[in-house]
Amino acid sequence: MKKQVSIIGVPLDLGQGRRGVDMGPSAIRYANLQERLQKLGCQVTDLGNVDVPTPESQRVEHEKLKYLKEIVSVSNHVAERVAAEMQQGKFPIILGGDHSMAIGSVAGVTKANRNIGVIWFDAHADMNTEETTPSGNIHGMPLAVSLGIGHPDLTGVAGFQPKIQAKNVVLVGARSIDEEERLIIRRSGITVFTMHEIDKLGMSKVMSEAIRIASDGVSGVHLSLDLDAFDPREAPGVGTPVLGGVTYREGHLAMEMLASADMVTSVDVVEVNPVLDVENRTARVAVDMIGSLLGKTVL
Ligand code: 4U7
Ligand code: MN
Ligand code: MN
Ligand code: MN
Repeated sequence: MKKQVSIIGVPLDLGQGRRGVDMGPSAIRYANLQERLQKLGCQVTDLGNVDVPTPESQRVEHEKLKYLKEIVSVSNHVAERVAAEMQQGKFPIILGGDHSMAIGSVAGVTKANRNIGVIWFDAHADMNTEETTPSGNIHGMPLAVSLGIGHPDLTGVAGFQPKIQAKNVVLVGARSIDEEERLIIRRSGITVFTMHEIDKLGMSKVMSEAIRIASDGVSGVHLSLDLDAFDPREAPGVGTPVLGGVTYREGHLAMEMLASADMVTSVDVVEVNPVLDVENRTARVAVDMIGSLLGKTVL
């Protein structure tokens, strides 16, 4: 069945320190996301952007949880919007903004549908807490928060926790994990396929395992796609690039495998920063990946 897709923009940049990621939704729209999906036969509705405060109008009150209050408030709004679309049987595509936005999107997806697996495509683990964060940036925390680990104002978004279960959470593409973050990952019980496993086993094997684990006993899978999972040569427009990432071809294969498994029910596209990009390349990679995820084939 062709999907009914709802696009929701979240121009949030309070979860990290670099200006420009708030323009991610525009850059991805400019790369023709809607047309691409329509050509695939999807029925697409663009719901515009969620309102987000600008950093210049706010004060940092907490050095280890920067813009906590504002991010909690945006997350609650995002959760409501996403849950409403899910409840109507829509496939939400949530465009960031920085990855702190996923606190709200994962909350919304699971509010509508409590039993969901997660595939987290990222160079980083996003498993920090107030105690372990080297930066105080909340975009380094959303996976922990979704698992119920972290500040209660964050884990309590949408009024329930945890949102997701470690046994159905798979991180793919990791290559930059902080010293103390490692301990949280080990304790949490999530599955991690680092770049080492991708090099050694190949993306095909990694993804078939990831799909099996994320979709075991759930009613859907949420894909959280951080563009910094990709190699910065192919996706330079991100705030925290790390060398040695997933190639375009590997990413493409991963999306095609997800499409044929037909388990993904929602997706985040985050961390696209057009100010740091080259000719909107990163947004175009994002749109290509979403196209493959939603069924684009060569022939
Ligand atoms: B992203 C970092 F210290 N781990 O917590 C942190 F290296 O959403 C980076 O994956 C987090 O882009 C990156 O600040 C968050 C840092
Ligand atoms: Mn991330
Ligand atoms: Mn990242
Ligand atoms: Mn980043």
